[in-house]
Amino acid sequence: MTRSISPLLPITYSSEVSAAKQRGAPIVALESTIITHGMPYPGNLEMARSVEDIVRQQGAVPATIAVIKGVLHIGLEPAELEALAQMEHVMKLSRADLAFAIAERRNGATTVAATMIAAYRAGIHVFATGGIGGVHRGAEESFDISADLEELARTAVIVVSAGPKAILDIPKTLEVLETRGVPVVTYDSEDFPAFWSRSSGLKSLLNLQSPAAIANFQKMRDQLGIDGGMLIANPVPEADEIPREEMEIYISRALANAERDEIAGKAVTPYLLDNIFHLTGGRSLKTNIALVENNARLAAEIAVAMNG
Ligand code: PSU
Ligand code: MN
Repeated sequence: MTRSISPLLPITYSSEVSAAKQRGAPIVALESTIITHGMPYPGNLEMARSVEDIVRQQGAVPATIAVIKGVLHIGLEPAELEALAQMEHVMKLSRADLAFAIAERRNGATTVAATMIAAYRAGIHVFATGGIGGVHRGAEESFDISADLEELARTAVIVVSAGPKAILDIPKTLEVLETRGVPVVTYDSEDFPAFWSRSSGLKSLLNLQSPAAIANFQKMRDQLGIDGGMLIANPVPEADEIPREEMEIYISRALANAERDEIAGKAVTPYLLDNIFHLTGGRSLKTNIALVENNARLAAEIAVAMNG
């Protein structure tokens, strides 16, 4: 099958996504920064493949999003996914530089913010990730607040996560989301989750028990003319979690290492995730993979419910 590339915006759809669009099948967007900057090879490739399969098992079609040689890909063919997982010098793209990578024909992985923009442009309204970026600890000094938060406020995509990454300042992250009018819905738990852990120590703000209820909530926002996305916080399965007290030890060490190594800007999150991977002897990666899989399942169920 030949793939057509628009002359205005270089965008291309995988054969699977393009067929799904034609028959109106539910589609789930998946990000690629988690593949290139969030996990080491080959665990990253295994995760990316298994997450795609989970989406298919639920009756939806996966669309992993990335920029390859300046072309915005909505869905990757198996060989493209494999190549991306091993690629070096891939840009980490957000709202500020997604178009830059396309204009300059670079390779780039999309963060939550950039994946939301691309998904919306492609008519996809549900997206599964691991954890969103947010307000970093010490942001009052560094001003480091992820563009993911602003994107959630602007772009109407449901983002399924396991909560904000626990390396962040979670209360401040929730404050910013509230100010910007982003609903934060916990799926089926009174406790607000913190990525590797089922509880952040905070109570959930809004709580819904089914994919259909989540789909219906977003429809009501749309009916009211409220734009922007919503954040679903789906707690990691109990069997895979690392409890909060234990995680905090690794997180404080990783944060101290980041300060010692003078890590700043876009490098902060990948550095911390990698550091925590080593500090936990690889256990954090197993949990990270399990929570993304769990999110992919819920996102697919929501996408199916939105179609019905
Ligand atoms: N979820 C994961 N691992 C990751 C990410 C999410 O399990 O690496 C990525 C997402 O792409 C998210 C980014 O947008 O981390 C946040 O980066 P920053 O804090 O620099 O905005
Ligand atoms: Mn940042």
